Amino acid sequence: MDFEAVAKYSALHLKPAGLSLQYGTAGFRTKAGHLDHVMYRMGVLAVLRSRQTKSTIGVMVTASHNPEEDNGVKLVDPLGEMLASAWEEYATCLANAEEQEIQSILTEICQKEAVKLNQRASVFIGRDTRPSSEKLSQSVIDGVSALGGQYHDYGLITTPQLHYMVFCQNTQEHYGKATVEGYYQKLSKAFVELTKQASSSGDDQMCLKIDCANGIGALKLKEMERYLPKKLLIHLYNDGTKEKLNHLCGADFVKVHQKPPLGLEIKPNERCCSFDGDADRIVYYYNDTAGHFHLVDGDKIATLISTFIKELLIKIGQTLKMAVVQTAYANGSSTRYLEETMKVPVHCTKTGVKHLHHKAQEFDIGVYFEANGHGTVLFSKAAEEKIRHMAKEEKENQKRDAAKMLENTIDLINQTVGDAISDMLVIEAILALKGLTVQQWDAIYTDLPNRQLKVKVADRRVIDTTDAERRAVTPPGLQEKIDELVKKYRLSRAFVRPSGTEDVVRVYSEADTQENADSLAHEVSLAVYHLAGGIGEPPQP
Ligand code: G16
Repeated sequence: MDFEAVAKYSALHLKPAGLSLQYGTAGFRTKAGHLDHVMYRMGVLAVLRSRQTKSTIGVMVTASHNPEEDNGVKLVDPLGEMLASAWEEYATCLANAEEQEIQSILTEICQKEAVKLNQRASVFIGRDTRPSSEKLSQSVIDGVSALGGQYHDYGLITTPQLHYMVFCQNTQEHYGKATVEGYYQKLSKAFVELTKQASSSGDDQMCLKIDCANGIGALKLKEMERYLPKKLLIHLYNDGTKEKLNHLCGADFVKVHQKPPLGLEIKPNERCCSFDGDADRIVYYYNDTAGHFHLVDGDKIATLISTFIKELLIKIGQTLKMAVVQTAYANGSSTRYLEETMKVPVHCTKTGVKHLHHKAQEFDIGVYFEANGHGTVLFSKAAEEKIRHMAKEEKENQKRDAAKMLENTIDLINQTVGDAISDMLVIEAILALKGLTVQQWDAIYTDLPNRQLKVKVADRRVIDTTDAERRAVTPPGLQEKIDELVKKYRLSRAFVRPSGTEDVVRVYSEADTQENADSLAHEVSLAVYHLAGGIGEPPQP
C-alpha cells in the first residue's frame, strides 16, 4: 500500500485537535467545518472496503435532515446496503486517529479483513445540495486517489439514488442501469404499468404538493418530471431557490412538530408530502375542512403498502411470509392495527434503517418503515422469482394480473434503502388503484397522541438502552423514574435514547390525549435533564 501518498495527502486534511466522532445512526454527522479529515479518511476506507469485497462502494456526502450548517458522510456497501457494522468500527477508529496512527490502523484493517492490496478498487461518490458538500466530496476523492482507487463522481444526487447506482453496478446492471436516467426510466416505466389498471377518475387523485425541504429532491424531481405520466400532477415547493435546507420544512420538521412546513399553502383536503434533505424520507399530510392538520407518517405508509401487498398475495394464492418491521417510535395504534386487524407479524428493532433492513431480510417480503418516513420493502430472491414467473406463465387472468401488479411494485420500489421518490410513486399508485383519498387512508386507524422532544446533555453516551431502545439501562434511576411517570397517564408509553445524528437525547411519549402526551414528554425531559447531566436551561413546558 502506498502509505507515502496517504500521508502526503493526509497533511492536506488535518484532524482538528481533540475532535472525536462516532459512526452513528447513519454515518458521521457534525458541523461541516469539522469534517474535512473525516471525508478524506472515508475515501481511503472506501478503497479498502472495495478491495476486500471486490465490489464498488458508495460514499454519500450528506447530513440528510440536519441543519444546513452540518454535514456528514454515509458509506454504502456492495448491495446498496448501509456499511457492515465491523467496518463502522474501523471508520470510527480511522476518523479519530492521530496523524501518526493512520498507517498502523490501515495495516491492521488490511490484516484483519484480508484486503488484497493489488485488487482494483472502485468508489461511487454523491453529494447533497449543502454549500459545504462540494468541497467535502473533493476530500473524499483525494482519499480514494491517495490509495489508487478509481471513482465515479455522480455529483448532486439523492442518497437513495447513490445506493441504487452501487447495487446496479455490483449486479452487472441486472437491477437496472447505474445512471440517473436509468433510475428515472426504470421507476417511471413501473409506475406507468402499475397505474394502468387504475380507474380513469384517477386524475384528481394523482395531484400532489411536494415540500422538497429546499434540498436535492427538488432538483431530481424536476429532472424526473418529463419521464412521468401527465396524470400525475406534482407541484414542487421549497425547491431550494430561496430558503435554507431543512429550515422550518422537510419531513423531519413536519413529523416532529406535527405541523405543515413553511412555504406550502394547503387547501382543505389537498394531498401533500414532504421529503427530507437527501430525499430518503417521506411523510404525507393534509388539512381537513375545519383547518386541522393531519399527519400520515411512516407507520401509515407501512400499513398502506403491506395491506396492498397482502391483498395481492391472497389474489395470487401465495402464502409468502410477510412481516412489518418498526422501531420504538411506531405509534401503538399502528402496531395494534397491523397485528390484530391485518394479522401481519410486526417486529421492533433499534432506530436506524440499517437495523430494520437486516430484520426485513429474514422474510419473503419484509416491509420496513420508521415512523419518520424512512423505509422500503424487501422481496427475497425466491419470492421475486415466484411472482415474476406467475406474472408471465399464470393461466388464470385474474391471478396473472395480480402477479403483474406485484411485479411492477417490485420494480417501482428501491429495495436498497428508503427512497422518498420511489416511495411517493408507490403510494400514489396504490391510492389510485384502491381509489383511496388521503383522508380515507388516514382513517385506517387513529394515531395515539404523541410527542417528541430533544434534551441537551453534556455527554449523551451516559444513556444506554436495551429492548430495542425501549428501556434505559443507565444512568441509574432514569428508567424507574420514567416508569413512575408513565403510570400517571392512560394508554401511555415513553422512552429516551441518545440520537445517533444530533448531539441530543430524544424523548418520545404517547398517551390518551395530546395534552397528556405533551405533559408526559415534558416530565420525562426533566428527568433526563436532572439524571443524565442536562446542560443549559431546564426544559420548559
Ligand atoms: C437517519 C437514519 C434514520 C434515523 C434518523 C434519526 O435519518 O437514517 O434511520 O431514524 O437518522 O436518527 P437518530 O434518532 O439516531 O438521530 P436521516 O434521514 O437523517 O439520514
